[in-house]
Amino acid sequence: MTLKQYQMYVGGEWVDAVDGGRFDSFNPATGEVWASFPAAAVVDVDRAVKAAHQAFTNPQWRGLSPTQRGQLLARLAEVCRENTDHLAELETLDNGKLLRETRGQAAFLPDFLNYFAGLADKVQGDVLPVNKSNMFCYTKRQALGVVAAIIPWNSPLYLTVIKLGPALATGNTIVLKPSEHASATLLELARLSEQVGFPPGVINVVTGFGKPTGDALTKHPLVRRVAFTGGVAGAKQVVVNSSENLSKVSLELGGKSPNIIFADADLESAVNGVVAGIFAASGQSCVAGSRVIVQESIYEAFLAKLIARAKTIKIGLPTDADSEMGPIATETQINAIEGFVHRAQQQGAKLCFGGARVRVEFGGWYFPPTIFACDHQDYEIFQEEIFGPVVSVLPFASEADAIDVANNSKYGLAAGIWTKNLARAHRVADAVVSGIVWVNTYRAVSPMASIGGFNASGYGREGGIEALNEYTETKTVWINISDETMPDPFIMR
Ligand code: TXE
Repeated sequence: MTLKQYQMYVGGEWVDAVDGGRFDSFNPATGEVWASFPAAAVVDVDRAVKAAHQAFTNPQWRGLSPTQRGQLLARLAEVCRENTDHLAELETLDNGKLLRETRGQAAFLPDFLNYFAGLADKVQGDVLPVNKSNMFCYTKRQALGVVAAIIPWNSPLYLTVIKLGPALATGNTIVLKPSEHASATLLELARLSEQVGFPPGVINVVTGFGKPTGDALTKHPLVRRVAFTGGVAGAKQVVVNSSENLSKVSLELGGKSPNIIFADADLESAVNGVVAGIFAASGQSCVAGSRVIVQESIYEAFLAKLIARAKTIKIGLPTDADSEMGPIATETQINAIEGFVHRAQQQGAKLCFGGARVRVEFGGWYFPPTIFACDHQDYEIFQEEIFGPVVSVLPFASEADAIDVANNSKYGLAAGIWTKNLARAHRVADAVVSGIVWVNTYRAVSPMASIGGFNASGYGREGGIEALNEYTETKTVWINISDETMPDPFIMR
């Protein structure tokens, strides 16, 4: 098989790394190398950030009205729609996610882009009723400059458009750094942006590793805003880097999300919700519902139903229409999952299903749905994010216990609540420390709804109208409307 050789997109040109460095990308379905990408060094990152900075000040972009910026985003939405299948197939090849899932995600990219396209000319300030009759005072929201967007491998396109949409709608320019494990679709998005006529330098893509590429990008003096989705270790480095350029940072870092099942829940729905929460995308999702907390009276029945459902899950090639779980994205990741499972057994957690990697004739890295029954919360698998199809199930006695267990985590990204009791649904939704709460559903997303976490799940919000504030700052303008001479210079007005 001939390797596909990609180039990066910098300042409107397709380029290699200056030193010619490259790295390989694997197809997780087979474990084979399928493409090679430029490994951007510090000098390449510098070139991309400077191109983005120049574009930010260039009238070709700066001179566009907000409506015109919105129209460009809407055109990008349109070409994404025309290329849905192509984008989905490429993402599946690169990160191994089921084609039916990448198709679903690719199909809603235009919705996200159109939402931010529509918001572009609705970013407005206020007139302030200052208590000074000789002053007219107003605010504007202004773009920050160059945005660095650091993207992980699990949902590259989706996690890009929720950054790129508000960043460009508000007039910033952007340098995207895809994960070293899944770079292809962001380069394809850049190609589509070129087609719709974004001025050169407004969108740039540099490919490479966390270090040196992501590191150089997030500490570059001309970067004003960093939007990071990934793991805690990388995030900490990004925050340290932001002490050099004092950029505004948002972090979306995954979690250990609780799915709380009360005895009055519709069990069929709750089982489906738990399966969707942890086994979809083979558990490689920031909102994976990896802690399942079930009321004592239905614990055994629920566990039995969950195991029975897990047994029916079909593992296979991500491109097969009937596959329900595909591969794990990297060899490192499947080794890490095996490590968690092994230690859980050593610590005494009860393995109810799965637990050992699946060997298939076509190679690749496949791990089955894995269920542990836990009798306490101190197991490593009950506390740490695994990023694989491993769920831990624990009984609880009362509503107060359920809330305590749910909140006994360093993370706080998402939570599921399953109950028919409306009052309880609201009480528990209020009490759980979590950026997203789903009641009698799981994994619902919309451009209008923000996502983001508390505590170790990060800070800042993506999606929704508030994303516009994340990519702008307020400017306050004071105008003296009196004709009088400016009086005593040593008095504050
Ligand atoms: O993430 P990394 P990895 C979690 C999940 C997973 C773990 C590690 O638990 O097992 O993180 O995954 C870039 N400066 N999530 O290793 O390394 C990197 O190149 C700048 C949760 O894939 O954080 C890539 O582009 N950039 C998560 C991106 O960060 C750096 C999604 C993510 O890679 C950097 C993925 C640095 N110092 C993993 N170090 C979610 N929230 O959904 C790395 N990067």
